[in-house]
Parts: sequence; C-alpha cells; structure tokens
Amino acid sequence: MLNRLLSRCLLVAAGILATVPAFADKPNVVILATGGTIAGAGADVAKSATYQAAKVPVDKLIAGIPTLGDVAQVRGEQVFQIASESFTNEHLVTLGKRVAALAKQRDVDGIVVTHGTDTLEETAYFLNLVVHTEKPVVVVGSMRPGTAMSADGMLNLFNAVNVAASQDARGKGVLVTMNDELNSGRDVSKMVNIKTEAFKSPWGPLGMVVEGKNYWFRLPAKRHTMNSEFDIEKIETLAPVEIAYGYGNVGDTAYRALADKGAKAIIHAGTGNGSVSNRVVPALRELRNKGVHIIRSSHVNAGGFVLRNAEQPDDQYDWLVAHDLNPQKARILAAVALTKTNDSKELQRIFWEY
Ligand code: DAS
Repeated sequence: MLNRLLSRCLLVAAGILATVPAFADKPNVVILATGGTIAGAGADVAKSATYQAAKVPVDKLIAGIPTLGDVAQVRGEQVFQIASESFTNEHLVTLGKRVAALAKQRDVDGIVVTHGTDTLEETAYFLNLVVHTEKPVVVVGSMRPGTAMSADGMLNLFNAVNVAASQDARGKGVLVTMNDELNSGRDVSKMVNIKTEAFKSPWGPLGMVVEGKNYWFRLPAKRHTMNSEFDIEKIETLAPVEIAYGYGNVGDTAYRALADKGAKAIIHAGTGNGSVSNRVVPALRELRNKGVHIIRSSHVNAGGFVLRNAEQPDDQYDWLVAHDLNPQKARILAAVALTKTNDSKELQRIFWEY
C-alpha cells in the first residue's frame, strides 16, 4: 500500500496526476461476484431457506453495506451469476485467470470472491493451488439470502472485504470468511446445509475476524499460492476427474461408467478409511491397468485421513490416497495435478504436499 501511495505522490510531483486520489490511503479491493445465496432473494423476510440464488448483482451487494467505503476503495465485477452447484471446470479456470490477472495489478490490494456455498470449498481450494500471489484472496458466501431476517451475507461480505484489505492476511493462502471465522481455503468444508455456522475445517480455523479486525491463531501447513508448482497462467483446461461414492451394497457400475466417459482419475469416496468393497476392487484394478488413476478418499463427515496400504495394498495396485482431503477437494487437486504429470509417484507426492 505504501509503494502505491509513494508512486502516486511521485506522479503528482511529476505533474502527471493532478492530485493524490482521495482513496490513496485506503486499500483497493475488487469483489468478483459469481452468484449463490449471498446474491439470493426470497419472497419475504420469513423465508431463509426458500429463495432463488444468484439474483442480486454485485453493485447492489456493495451498496447494501454502507460502511464498506470506510474499509477500502471497493469495486465489483460480475464474473458469473449462477448457483455454485452448477460450477464447471471451465468456470474455475475463467475465475482463476481473472483473480490472477487482478492480483498482478499494482492498484489492487486484495480480492474477494462472492460464491454459492455448495461448491465454495472447491473453488477456494482451486484458487489456493493455482493463483500466485501474496495478496489476500478471500472467498465468501452466505447461508441465508439478503431478503431474510438475520441474513448472514452482509456481515460475511463486510468481514471478507476487511480481510482482503488487511496486510496481516497476506501470504496465508486463499481464505474463507464465514460466520466470523477465518478458515483456510484448503481445509474448510461445508459441514451443515441449514445453519449459518455451516463451514468448518477439520483441523480448526486459522482465526477469527471480529469488528473488522483479524485474530490469527494458526497458519496453513500445506503448499499454496506463491509456493505452488501449479500456475493458472499455464492451465487452459483441467483434467477430467470424477467421483464415485462407496457404501454398503455398492457395485462397480459407476466406476466403469465414469472410466468409459473418459475420466483420467476416479476419486473413490470411500467409507471409513477410504475402504473399498471387495465387489469393487477387481474393477478398480482393471481400470488402473487401463491407465485410469484410482484415488482413495473418505466420505466421513468431520475429517477423513487415508494412508497408503492401510485397508488396501496401494503399492501393489498402484493406487493413490487423498490423505485428509475430502472427495470433492481430492477431485480438484487431481484435476490440477494431472495437467502437469501422470506419474503415480509424483501424484502421490502432490497429495502429501498440497
Ligand atoms: N445453491 C447454493 C449455491 O449456489 C446456494 C448457496 O448456498 O449459496 O451454492
């Protein structure tokens, strides 16, 4: 912020700029709006669950928080206007490229992405993997539409802009601010679908944001942003990676169908320790021999942890494990990693490191 102010003063001294702009002392934050409940609208104040997502434009979201101007010079871009369950790999790449381009601009100090909550955790992890910046990138949504009593979007967005405008949020990877908590985009997941306290990280939040101030208690341990080997500027399309759900009585139909449709890797959303039914193992071994990567994850709710050769002989089968990533995050990492390598050992390293 200091070098931005300095460069403006030099321009004024050189007679190029008439005056130092009024907002020179305020950070510049760009809000990239993609839709979701935070842009939702319901029929009346009593409807907190029945509403239409992706209705309110970004300028109206900004105007709805009068004190935002005290925090930062804020401007908005409407990148998409969709419910996030409809996000595709193409949406991720488009959004990632826009975030990366803005992050390179000297007149941008922080970026907020408003997003539906259903796949917010996937987008936040994706940006954490591929955007090379120290600047704060904050993904935010809401569980209630702005038309409902006790709507949470206004405070969530206010907090997100505060975090994006703050120096102490730099270099901490992509962040998610929901319900006063600061969570890592890597760890956080939507654990509940009807309460405002919906997002949790199995290993705990990084901190809290209260009345516009950040309180940090821990830092991300895995590689992200500037320390990532993946760069959105070198990615045009993500690899086709799909998820098949494990449960009692499961058969191998879904896995075979996904492979037939061209999946380069299948995330096995396993029970327990990423366990695989003995009715499915033969098919997965066959698919691996045909070149499809098999990645064992767990669909337990509050934090899976899948280790190699526990439950299944991964070394013998040349399968991979997703470590502590839930299935939907494992899909994101595999889709990014496969743009760089198809080697099993390299892929497993990547799952340990990210
Ligand atoms: N359909 C949900 C979505 O867009 C609404 C929300 O919770 O944001 O993710």
